[in-house]
Amino acid sequence: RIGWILVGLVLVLACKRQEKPKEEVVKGPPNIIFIMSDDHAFQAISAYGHELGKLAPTPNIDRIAKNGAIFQNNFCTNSICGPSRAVILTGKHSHINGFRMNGERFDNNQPTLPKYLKKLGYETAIVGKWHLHGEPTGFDYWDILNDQGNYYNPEFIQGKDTTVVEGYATDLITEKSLEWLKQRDSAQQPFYLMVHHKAPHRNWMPALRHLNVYDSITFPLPDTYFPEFVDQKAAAEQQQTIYKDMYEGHDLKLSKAHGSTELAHNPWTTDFDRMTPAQRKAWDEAYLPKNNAFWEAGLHGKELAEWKGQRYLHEYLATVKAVDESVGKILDYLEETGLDENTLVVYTSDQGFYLGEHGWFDKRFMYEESMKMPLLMQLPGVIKPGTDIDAMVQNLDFAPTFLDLAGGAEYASEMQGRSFREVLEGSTNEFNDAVYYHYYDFPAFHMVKRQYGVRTERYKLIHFYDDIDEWEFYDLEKDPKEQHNAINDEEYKDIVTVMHKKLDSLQTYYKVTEKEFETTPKEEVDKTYEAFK
Ligand code: SGN
Ligand code: CA
Repeated sequence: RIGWILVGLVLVLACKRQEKPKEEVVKGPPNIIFIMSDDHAFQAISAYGHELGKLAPTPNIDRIAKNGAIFQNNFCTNSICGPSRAVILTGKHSHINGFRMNGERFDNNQPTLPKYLKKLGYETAIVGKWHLHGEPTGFDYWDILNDQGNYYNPEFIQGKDTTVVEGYATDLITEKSLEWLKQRDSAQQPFYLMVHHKAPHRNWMPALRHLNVYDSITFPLPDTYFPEFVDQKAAAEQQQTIYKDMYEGHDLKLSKAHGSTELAHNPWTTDFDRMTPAQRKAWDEAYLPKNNAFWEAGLHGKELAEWKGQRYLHEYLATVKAVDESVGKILDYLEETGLDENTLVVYTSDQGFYLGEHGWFDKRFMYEESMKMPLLMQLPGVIKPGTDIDAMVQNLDFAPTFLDLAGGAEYASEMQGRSFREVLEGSTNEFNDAVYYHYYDFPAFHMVKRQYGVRTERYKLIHFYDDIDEWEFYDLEKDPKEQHNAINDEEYKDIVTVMHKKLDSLQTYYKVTEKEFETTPKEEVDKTYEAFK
């Protein structure tokens, strides 16, 4: 009898488990969740195998790689925020979509990915950073951060209302995204949701629960942390060197003096002033002992420069931790509801970032760490778990690929990118043999010069122009850290000629006109250098 009772109990429990409300899986076009963080370097994602990622792991982002694919060679066309977002929305290079630099205004009337997806019957939404100025179009629902957004108690804009919401940006964006997902009916329409984080963008303020998370770890600084910049004029003249250009208070969270909780140089007080007294108290309690230890150490010169790099990595990686938790919450929700079975989940960042390579933070350069964007995707039935992709793809190709998977490949005909669906499905590893890059935002913050170039699997050719006229060439196989400009090396003479031809043909193919090579009057360049000193 007891045996039968037990069997009965097991059956009842099993039925209960099955009763859990799984959403009906919509056969047909997949849902798409596009998760994009801001300035997240591939080096800081453990699935990429870099030392930093291993010490500060991202188990949830890595889940996407396990369930699906990781891209080793995904590149942006123009490594800066607004422009990358405009490329993703339009599938067109910056000079065609019109948004070449951060300060410009996005033409909201042009066709975009969400507008096409709506035509295909999708419900579309965006939550988080927008940064294209003006209101988003093509979205049934939007709730965006005001401009760059703030880590603590940020302002969100919804329709005509701007509201300060108490909390931590990464958590708020996650909650708002989940709320939107929960209130909709997936049996009716597929969805396209863009979840756009502020983190880990400057000024790298971790969540209160993560203020001490990596305190016991010493992170490795790259061996290029103190570079010489031989024949690298543009690199020598930038203003994004950790130990020269970071602000002690705003960026490094350092105090004015031993025993003080007042911040050292902090030109934009709004990031800290907006914290509630309770948040600020928790913050100060976490930083006081660390900052006191700094003052007690009395560091100078190289040691001080290394301390700054170390503090930077701690802050940066701690903000990544909350992003990883956010990805975990979204994946959990999809799995609990069964939506994961027909949802393409994408994780990427608007561009790459320097974590001390060349001595730098920020991005903009065509050198690997900023040009390379992390990219991970899962879609059961289409992408085989554990797929490792070497093919060179770009943010330019995202929209055509999503449209292809959504059954609307024809809408991508006007776009400059191409669908890499076959690469995802594993039927080929051939895609682009060369990719084009063009950065324009000069003279501007960080003083990274205008540049364009071409990258193939092995080589890179860059032209820095505007107030200089310098060519650089790298053999990425022999010089992956791009330390030796080999433009005049005899052994590469022929390959440099081939690269010039590739560059010319890409510029013709993408319809780059003379207008794109305009230069800035010298006085304006000089004035900007002075202003940012
Ligand atoms: C801010 C940052 C810069 C950064 C730009 C662009 N300074 O101005 O360091 O390069 O954004 O970043 S901050 O201390 O004020 O945050 S982007 O990702 O939006 O292009
Ligand atoms: Ca960015």
